[in-house]
Amino acid sequence: MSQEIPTEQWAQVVEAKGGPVVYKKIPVQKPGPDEVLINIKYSGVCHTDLHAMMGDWPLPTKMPLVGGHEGAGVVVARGELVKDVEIGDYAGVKWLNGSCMDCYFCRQADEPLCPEPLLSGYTVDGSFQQYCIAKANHIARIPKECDLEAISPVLCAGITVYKALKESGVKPGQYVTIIGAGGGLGSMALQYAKAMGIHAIAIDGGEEKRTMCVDKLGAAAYVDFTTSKNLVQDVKKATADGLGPHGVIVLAVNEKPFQQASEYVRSRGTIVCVGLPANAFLKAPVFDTVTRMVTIKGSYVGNRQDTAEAIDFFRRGLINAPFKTVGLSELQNVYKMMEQGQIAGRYVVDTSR
Ligand code: 8ID
Ligand code: ZN
Ligand code: ZN
Repeated sequence: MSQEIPTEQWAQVVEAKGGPVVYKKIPVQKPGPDEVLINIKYSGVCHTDLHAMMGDWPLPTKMPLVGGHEGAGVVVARGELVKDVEIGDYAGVKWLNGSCMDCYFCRQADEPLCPEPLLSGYTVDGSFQQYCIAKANHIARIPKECDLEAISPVLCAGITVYKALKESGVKPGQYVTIIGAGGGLGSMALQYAKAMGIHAIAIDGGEEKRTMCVDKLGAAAYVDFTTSKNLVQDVKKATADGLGPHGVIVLAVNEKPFQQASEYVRSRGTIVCVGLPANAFLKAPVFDTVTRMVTIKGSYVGNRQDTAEAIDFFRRGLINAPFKTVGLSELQNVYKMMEQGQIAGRYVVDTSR
């Protein structure tokens, strides 16, 4: 069932909590009966990959670990139970590598909530290697006309922000504030919001991100959290009637903006928490939350249908988020820049170098 597949491959391996990643050769795995083997061409680098290496979350990773969950490539082998994926198909490895498909949540297509998930680049090896395994029923189906390099960040960042925008309930013509708009998820969020007819107010730091958000990605306004004297007022003023945004998507990787969002969200508005800073807590005034009828909720990646829809927005040419490509061997440098908040948009790694 397979074409020429090497027995060894290049990979970036986390060998101990805290890193760094080690660029080395490791064996290529064989897919199980319900799995496919994907020759990863490109993989986006998500902040989650850095959290995984640093051990930021109250959920242990496998160790040693190959990170990565925005892997786009070509199917090169499939297990004997896999009937609807062909060798040569384009496919993506996303965060949810597999789920039980039979629990209360999986039965109603809420599979990210499955209590026994397989998580790419966390509990199973992910896409920072040349050949990656995934459960066939969870791979992202990528149409042949899509560019694998440009679509790779859609496989986590795109799906996640598209889902979060839906969860916010914000309608076309209304306002959403994107906190962390200059980052990987944020730049995608601005493009999805625009495609969905929603006005986006971008919050992030620095002039490079301002230019990117407003000139390239169509944000209606940009508020610089590093220089704004009154961020709450600035965000409210950016809405036509001054009442604040109908929704807020929090993508930032620190705690403060999670608290601040409840100060400027419109009454009856919704705050959707997506960013996952280490050891962070939500805090909002009970009085305001009650009397202004504010909703605060979480949103976690997307299901198979969200994946298909997010990819279709890309296929139609509606999603053009900026990315820079470097060799897989450069991954540790990408983490360094990410840690310092220096990345505007997404970095993608090319697994051939
Ligand atoms: O399903 C999910 N919930 C999910 C899926 C994927 C990723 C959650 N995440 C999480 C990641 O684990 C991470 O915690 O979302 C967060 C953002 O991921 P990312 O977009 O990949 O990170 P980034 O590219 O580093 O962007 C973060 C941006 O936040 C800005 C930074 O300047 C950067 O551009 N930022 C920060 I840090 N503090 C800010 C603040 N106070 C801020 N922007 C505005 N205000
Ligand atoms: Zn991710
Ligand atoms: Zn399940």
